[in-house]
Amino acid sequence: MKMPSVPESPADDEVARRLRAMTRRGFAWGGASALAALAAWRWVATRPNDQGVPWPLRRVLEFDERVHRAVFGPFKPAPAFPASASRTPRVNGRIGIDLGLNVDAWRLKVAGPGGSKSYTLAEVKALPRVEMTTELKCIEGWSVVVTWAGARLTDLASASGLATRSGRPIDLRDSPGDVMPFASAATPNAAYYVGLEADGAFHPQTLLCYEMNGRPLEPLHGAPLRLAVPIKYGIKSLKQVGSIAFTEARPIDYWAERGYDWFAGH
Ligand SMILES: Nc1nc2c(c(=O)[nH]1)N[C@H]1C(S)=C(S)[C@@H](COP(=O)(O)O)O[C@H]1N2
Ligand SMILES: [Mo]
Repeated sequence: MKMPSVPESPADDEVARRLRAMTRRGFAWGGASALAALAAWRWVATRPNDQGVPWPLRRVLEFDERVHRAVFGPFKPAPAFPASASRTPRVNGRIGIDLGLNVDAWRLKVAGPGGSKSYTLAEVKALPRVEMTTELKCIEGWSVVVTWAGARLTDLASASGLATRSGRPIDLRDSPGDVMPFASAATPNAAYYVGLEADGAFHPQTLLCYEMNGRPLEPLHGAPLRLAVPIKYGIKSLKQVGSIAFTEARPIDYWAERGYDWFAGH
């Protein structure tokens, strides 16, 4: 007995035809927009030059530069990410972290040429709150995007009056000579410590954080307060900060003593 042959389904034919038509239309649209982009680019590229750049581009660059300078001044920013990209980083490095720390009795000790002061967590939280979503990059080769909330170290330093020779707020652009050239931070037991140059310490993205990804900092991530220094490798983002000092001499640094680059920028 002969099996009836299965006829080619007209439905399949129809699908194939429509797909071909869609692809043709896709190419037509792609081609049209490519031509439009090319025409736009030709127009931009043939405008008279302003300092070596066609003027429309120069305007865009100037606008970017103005926005950039308003926020970052002379500083180079670390890239920012959408908050939705945030993940919880692994706990990495527990040197100096004391899980028995009495958080209520904890104070942040700040010292500089003019003396010393101590701050409660509430006082740190009273400083302008800054949120940022940046990358925590470990020298071990991994990185994770984290949303941090905290106070800028530069705001605390300026409020303390201890980071400048004059006692005035930090102004790295107009009075760099007044600013103490270095900052050091350490855990309360001083077992882990980092050093930062003024440009790193007083960078607008260098935060004293009390929140990670919208929640209070966990003890192993550095509660009650930790540094986040996104322009540097993670080794500088000291967890459980207990003291900060503004110094003339380059401070000691835990990982620099063990062979890593003191600046640890990336
Ligand atoms: N007190 C303290 N802070 C520390 C460390 C540490 O060992 N002790 N390790 C650093 C390193 S190498 C990295 S990559 C980050 C990791 O932060 P996380 O544990 O929140 O992911 O913390 C930094 N801060
Ligand atoms: Mo790290």
